[in-house]
Amino acid sequence: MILDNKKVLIMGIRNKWSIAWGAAQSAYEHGAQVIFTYNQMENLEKINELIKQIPGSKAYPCDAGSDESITECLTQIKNEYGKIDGILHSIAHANTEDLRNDFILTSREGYAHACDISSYSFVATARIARQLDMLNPGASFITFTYYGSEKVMEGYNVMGVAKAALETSVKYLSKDLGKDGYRVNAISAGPIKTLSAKGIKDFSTILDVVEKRAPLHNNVTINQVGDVSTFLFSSLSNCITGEVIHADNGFNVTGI
Ligand code: IMJ
Repeated sequence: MILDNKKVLIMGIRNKWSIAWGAAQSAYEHGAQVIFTYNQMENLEKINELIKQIPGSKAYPCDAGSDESITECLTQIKNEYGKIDGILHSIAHANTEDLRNDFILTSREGYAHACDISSYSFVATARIARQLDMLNPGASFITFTYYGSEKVMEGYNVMGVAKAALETSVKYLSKDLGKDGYRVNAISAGPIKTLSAKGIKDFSTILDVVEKRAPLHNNVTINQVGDVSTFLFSSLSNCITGEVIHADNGFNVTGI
């Protein structure tokens, strides 16, 4: 199988609807050993119950807003598992008011917070993992982005800015980490009903529009998106780095 003998770290699991969960299931099905991180504010018991479905997996708390926490978490993982083959970052956060109000009202603090958790945490993770020398040759870094970085999507607001910074970080990181033979890519997933989409105004309308207008006339699932991350973890994508792959049933290419 394409991920046989690979260990992958999946950062940002919350529940069974998480894109991180789809990625973990796909990685496991293709032969990988899976390790998770979760936000310490989340319910560990529930996460531990869920990840029982992936034998041999374990979840570590990690606060993406703190270099110390990322260092502590990655150090622990290195000590327990040795070197790993890939890291998938599935972490984002903006203040709710910044997703509800007009973008122009975003506070300095809210702007910094969204960029800190949703973009900078990926840079910090890559740097700390490299510094800890915990990556096998050819290791693959993956993060998730969204079309709201490219076009104005109602309510996405400061998250669009944070995702634009994340996508550009992928390009710059690919240059730096390419020296070590590591790859860095992003997956721009179509809209999915996860906990992060809960309470977002007119979310079902967005799903309906995608179904009507995307070339493949459907919405994407966490398992389909997870299969793309499996491809990016695998050596099948050895020559792909610095890329943003759209996993959106083609929605992004449509005009009127
Ligand atoms: C989020 C907001 C507005 C429109 C949106 C989304 N659309 C989609 C999302 C159209 C698909 C989901 N998405 C791609 C995200 O990146 C979500 C990020 C997010 C969601 C929340 C909700 C709860 C909260 N903070 C958040 N921070 C980031 O308090």
